[in-house]
Amino acid sequence: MAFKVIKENILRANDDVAQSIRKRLDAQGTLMINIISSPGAGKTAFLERTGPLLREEGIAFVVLTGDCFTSRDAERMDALGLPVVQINTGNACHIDAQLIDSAMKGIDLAGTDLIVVENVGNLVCPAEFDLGEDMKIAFLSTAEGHDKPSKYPLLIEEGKLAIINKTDLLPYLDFDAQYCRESIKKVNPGIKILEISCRTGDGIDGFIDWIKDEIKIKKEKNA
Ligand SMILES: Nc1nc2c(ncn2[C@@H]2O[C@H](COP(=O)(O)OP(=O)(O)OP(=O)(O)O)[C@@H](O)[C@H]2O)c(=O)[nH]1
Ligand SMILES: [Mg+2]
Repeated sequence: MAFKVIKENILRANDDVAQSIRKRLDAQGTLMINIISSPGAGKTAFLERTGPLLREEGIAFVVLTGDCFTSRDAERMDALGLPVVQINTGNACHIDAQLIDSAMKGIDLAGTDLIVVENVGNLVCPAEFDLGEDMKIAFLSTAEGHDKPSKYPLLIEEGKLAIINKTDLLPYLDFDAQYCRESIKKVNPGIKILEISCRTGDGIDGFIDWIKDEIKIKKEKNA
């Protein structure tokens, strides 16, 4: 019982900060997406692929990248000249709204179209935390196996977009893409699914088109 109360308090404190973040984002029409996956599914590789394309499109964006201890992902962004803030969570397996709030302090929201959060690699805890984002993205990869959507349904339930990465590996795996797609839709019939390869670039254009639309919708809604 005591543990239940503690968890509720933590989530309530988180949600208060998340609401304040959401208000600030809405006031400026800035879109925030929260990318969640297991470790190594390819979130940073995805940002390395898409970041330069977003820049070419004239989209002003910042990456907030979460990791327990290292700055390796931020270094990878920085090597491409992409604006990034590293969030270290210590032993925590997720980013919470307070960490996002601190990371946002140096960001000029009026001049920012998009904030991309790369969450800590974990399919469970990050899905529970509202960061004030507009949407969560469930980022899967073929190498993990096709049963992950049914085994970790909360992330799929919470997600607006599901990305299946590493399609270039399909010839070498027993990954059943149809089963995976059907499992995703069973949990969340309204979710959009994109299949991509960060290695070959397949499907990446589909994401760029989708995010451009989402940025436009957010701006129009808050104009
Ligand atoms: N074959 C193949 N490998 C990929 C693809 N995308 C990423 N990888 C590889 O997968 C490994 C993990 O990629 P990362 O981008 O570091 O994954 P991540 O999700 O950011 O990992 P964490 O931040 O540690 O959770 C790297 O060796 C990448 O080169 C892909 O589309 N195809
Ligand atoms: Mg990463």
